[in-house]
Amino acid sequence: MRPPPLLPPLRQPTDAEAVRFGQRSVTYRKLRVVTAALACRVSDARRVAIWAQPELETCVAMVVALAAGVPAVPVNPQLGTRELQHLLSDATPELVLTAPEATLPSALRALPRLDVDLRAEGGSMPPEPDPESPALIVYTSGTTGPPKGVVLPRRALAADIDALAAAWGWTAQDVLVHALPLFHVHGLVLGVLGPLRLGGALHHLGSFSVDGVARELGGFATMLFGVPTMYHRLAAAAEQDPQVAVALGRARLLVSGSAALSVSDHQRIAAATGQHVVQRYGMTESLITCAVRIDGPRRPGTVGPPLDPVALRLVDDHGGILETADDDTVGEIEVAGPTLFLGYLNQPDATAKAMRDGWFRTGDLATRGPDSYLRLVGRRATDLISSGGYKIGAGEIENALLEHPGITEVAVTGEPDPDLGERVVAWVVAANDPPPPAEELAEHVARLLAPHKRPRVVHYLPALPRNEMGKVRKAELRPEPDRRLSRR
Ligand code: MCA
Ligand code: AMP
Repeated sequence: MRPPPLLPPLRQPTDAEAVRFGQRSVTYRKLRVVTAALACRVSDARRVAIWAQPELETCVAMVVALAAGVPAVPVNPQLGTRELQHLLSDATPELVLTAPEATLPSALRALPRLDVDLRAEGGSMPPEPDPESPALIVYTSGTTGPPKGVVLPRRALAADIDALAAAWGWTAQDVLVHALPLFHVHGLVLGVLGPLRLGGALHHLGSFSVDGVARELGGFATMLFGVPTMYHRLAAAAEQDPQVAVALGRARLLVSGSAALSVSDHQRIAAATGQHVVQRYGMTESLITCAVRIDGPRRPGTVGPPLDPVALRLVDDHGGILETADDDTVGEIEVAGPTLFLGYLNQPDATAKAMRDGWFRTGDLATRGPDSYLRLVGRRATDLISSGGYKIGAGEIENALLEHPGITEVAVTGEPDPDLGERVVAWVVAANDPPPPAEELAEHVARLLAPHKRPRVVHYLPALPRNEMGKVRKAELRPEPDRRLSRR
């Protein structure tokens, strides 16, 4: 029996619009023609990298790799040299797919390159790959060390999109607008593969702007996906500008995820537009596991009940299962079901550590209400900083800072930021007096890692507070006005 297609609309394509970036777009028929022409040129590769600039060719490249059954590794074009080296040596892609005019960094220029030419023709669609085979390898930050490659099978993508479609009444009639990056699950799986599996359209803004969102929602777009930083900016704009408020009010659904949407921003948007933003919760490893339903109560601060195919439990510190549904008892979320990943690439020990009896341990702490709605209250690991919807591992930045000759000791923490949720803060012990300026340290990190990982605030200390084991007591690293030497 032939496996069911991951992207059914490509099997029987129509002239309906599939993806649009500004003035450029492809229909399903065009997407199929280009995919059929290029799939045979990637099918011999073991894995391919995709230069994930926010543009049409990136979406087409994803579809080509998926059709060929070759696992695709989306590459954030902002990666620093250290991160890019790590990704390439860990994932070992044999080919890079890119828009024709893109200039690639030297590490990627060493690979054979396939330009995604939207005029390509000829060839036929390959047979549908096994649903259990790996589709994507998405890099995600942990608390220590370099990012890990999360291997996602086709079955997980299909199950998750179908579950969200059922939760939100998401159909081929919907036009989704977003401005999310194409190298994370949010923008790529939900934001690109979602519309393409369901036969609807995606209008990608290229980069986020309030005006772009308002223009699209005032036009054909029916749904918006965004991170809380975007909704924070939309809330402020809707309060100031009636046109923005009206456009947001027209949407069928506004969805927020990747970090907690504050109760205040939820309420501000509701007051200005009449729309209550729907939250959903998930992780790269599990995809989206909880969502407020289209017809369910939209209580601020809650992420809804588990999606239909997802099994979810809360466990206490000893692994005991909590049966409580009192909206008060806090437990760690563990999930199981068809939306789970296959494992971390090349890291069987990390994979085993993340699982308990077939359940994935999320590290997220939540309460559960009588209606099964979850309320996220924090994370087990304080070393994961949530900035603008990106997860940033403190250990990664500490390692990068320790490579600076002017630093002998360092600890990295997050502190509240009204726009980003949290911002990166570095606490350093300098090797010399005067210490290296904060700008220099920020630039050093931005060179080795992606620029958004650079510290926004640097505090200089004579020594770090440590326990008897020598471990830094991060809880004691709290800003005092006179200690704050720098902010950027
Ligand atoms: C940009 N900058 C940031 C961030 N974003 N700094 C800290 N944290 C950030 N998140 C810096 C840039 O390096 C740049 O620095 C300056 O801000 C302006 O850049 P620009 O791109 O114009 O920034 P922006 O428009 O203000 O970006 C904010 C943003 C963006 C649009 C909210 O961060 C974003 O797209 N976030 C989405 C993240 C996401 O998709 N997460 C999903 C992963 P300079 O130029 O000065 O060097 S989580 C996931 O997939 C799970 C499954 C889930 O639940 O969804
Ligand atoms: P990532 O590690 O990049 O896959 O991001 C997943 C993490 O984002 C989760 O472990 C949560 O901590 C966080 N997250 C995702 N959605 C939400 C949400 N709606 N509310 C709060 N946190 C969220």
